[in-house]
Amino acid sequence: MKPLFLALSVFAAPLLAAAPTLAEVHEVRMYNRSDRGAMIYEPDFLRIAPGDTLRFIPAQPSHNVATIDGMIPEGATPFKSKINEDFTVTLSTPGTYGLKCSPHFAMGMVMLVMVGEEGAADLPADLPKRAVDRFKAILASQGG
Ligand SMILES: [Cu+2]
Repeated sequence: MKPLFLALSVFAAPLLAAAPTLAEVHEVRMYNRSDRGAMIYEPDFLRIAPGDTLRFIPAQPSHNVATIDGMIPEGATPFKSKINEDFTVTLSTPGTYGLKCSPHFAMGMVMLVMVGEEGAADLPADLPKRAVDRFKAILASQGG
């Protein structure tokens, strides 16, 4: 029995060390239309902890998710899912992430994710007007 006990101890230690920071999975659904309008991420705003995961679910077809150039924190890795892909990504770098649906960016299909405590969001000058409008609505609804 003794060798087995030792082996369990070796593998249990890292699990215990990680326990206080249980990472969450936040689900986002992608819609052609919802009661909030056309081309929608639901929700379109999330504040999450560093190390949490986003899961993008294609509730309706023809959507993806990608980082917007100039709207991810310094040091963060850009990402882009395939159309209709059930896609997960873990965000570890704190800061504000602007995300878009590649085919519907011009129609304002965007969302904002704040990782950690930071609250600022800078909107790049070259965003489509409808993306700017939706970001402003998101920020207004968050009191920013
Ligand atoms: Cu879309």
